[in-house]
Amino acid sequence: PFNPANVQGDILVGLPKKVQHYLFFQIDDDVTAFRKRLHLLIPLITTTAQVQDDRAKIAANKKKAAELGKAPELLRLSGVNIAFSQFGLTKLGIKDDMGDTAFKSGQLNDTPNLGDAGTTVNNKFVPNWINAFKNQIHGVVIISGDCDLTVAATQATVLGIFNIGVRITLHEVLTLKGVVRPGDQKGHEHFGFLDGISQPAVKDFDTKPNPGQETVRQGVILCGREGDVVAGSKPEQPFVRPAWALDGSFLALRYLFQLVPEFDNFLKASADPTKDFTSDLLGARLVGRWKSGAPVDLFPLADNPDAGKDPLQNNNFRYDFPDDFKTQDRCPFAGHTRKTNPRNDLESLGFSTENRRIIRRGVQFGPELTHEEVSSGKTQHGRGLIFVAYCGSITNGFQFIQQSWANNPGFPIQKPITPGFDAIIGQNNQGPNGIGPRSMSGANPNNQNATLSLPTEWVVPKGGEYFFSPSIPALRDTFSL
Ligand code: N7H
Repeated sequence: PFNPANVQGDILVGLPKKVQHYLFFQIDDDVTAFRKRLHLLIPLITTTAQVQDDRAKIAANKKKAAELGKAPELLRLSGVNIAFSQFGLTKLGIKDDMGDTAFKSGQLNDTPNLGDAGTTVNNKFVPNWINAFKNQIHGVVIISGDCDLTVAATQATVLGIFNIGVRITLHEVLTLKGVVRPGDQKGHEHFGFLDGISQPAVKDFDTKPNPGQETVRQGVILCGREGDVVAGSKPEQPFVRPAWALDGSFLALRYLFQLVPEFDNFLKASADPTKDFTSDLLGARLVGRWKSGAPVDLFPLADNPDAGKDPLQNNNFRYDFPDDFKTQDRCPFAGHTRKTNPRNDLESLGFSTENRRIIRRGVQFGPELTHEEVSSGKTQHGRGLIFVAYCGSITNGFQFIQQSWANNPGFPIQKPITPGFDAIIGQNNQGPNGIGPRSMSGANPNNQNATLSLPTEWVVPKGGEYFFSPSIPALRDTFSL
């Protein structure tokens, strides 16, 4: 039977966070010592059941504060999760084949498929990543909390467990520090759009889906559960994952920089407010939602901030309005949400999108825009999204969405229209230095056949890796000693 206490807390519910660190590490050569220390970490790992408790505490605290008309009490809540790459499994001596080609090759080797820019050196493609991610990373510890101090304290505890005394069992490669944006931008990514709205509901776990929220079988997110489809596995000879993979999930992490003033200026330069085609409308059509979160499929002409934040309304659409089905009147085919979850564009043709669904976590990083950046229109400080997606298969889920949908100008098939690249994350690596032109159709509602040239880069990948987030029993019985 399924027990949420066996599943790490970031997967199905999400660790509550204002600040979140991703500590990338290598395991010391004394693997036995590492595995013993890992055993001591297990009581600190936040399970799904604990996250549910923590979230209930946060909600009760908020409610009480509202009743008393006071600021909420400070709740020092912190979470810890851990995941391993293929390099990490190999280092630990875990030889089982996980049945996922993307995971097995690692993300660095997968960059030609993902379309990241880079150069070929000695016949080997090298993406424009920071050096830390060009080394072998064995795993990542995710540490979340209500503020900087809590997270720093928990990180010190985690490092203490692995490295106290004379023995170093874990080498820190890099810690990425994410922070939720301040004030009314909380929950919004750096381009300004509310994020984290549309997630699949997981069967027999998310038992009260919101209107429009699709329920997927557990195996779409958790290995070994109903609906876990191993890509490339033949029905007559089905691939069997190792038994310890049960209730674990693959984690695709991407270190994505965003060029915010450049994005804003592009919207201004490409809009035509005299014809009701404002830069806000163009931005909304590129994303598929207004900054408030309101979907353009429901609100094609003007934002509706109340609907944007209302879970009963903000996901209740399928790109299938009878009057505009198969048109871009409401949402361009290349709009980011339509590309990455095409809903009825595929389902009306009899294609299920179930095994393409992912659960998105992750967090923003970097400061707010400075006045100088706004006035110069040029990014001077690194900021963006530490993108994290959980899925039962990287090959079916994250990799497929990026490679076969976002980067594929022909998707979704809407002859004679060529939709173009996903306006936000679509990548073209066919050009000098691995960067080719990008364009899309349907951006301008008044002239939908016009092709809009997009800047080659406004979301810039600088690193990442594929990991596996094991269940608590697997951490106890297979990973640790
Ligand atoms: Fe995306 N953005 O701000 O423009 N994304 N995304 N994403 N994304 C979504 O519906 C964004 C990225 C998906 O079910 C929203 O929750 C940015 C990658 C999927 O309707 C916004 C970056 C991949 C969905 C953004 C980025 C995806 C989704 C609307 C990079 C996968 C759900 C909020 C910096 C390969 C679609 C919401 C659905 C939604 C933005 C990256 C996938 C605002 C800025 C790399 C599946």
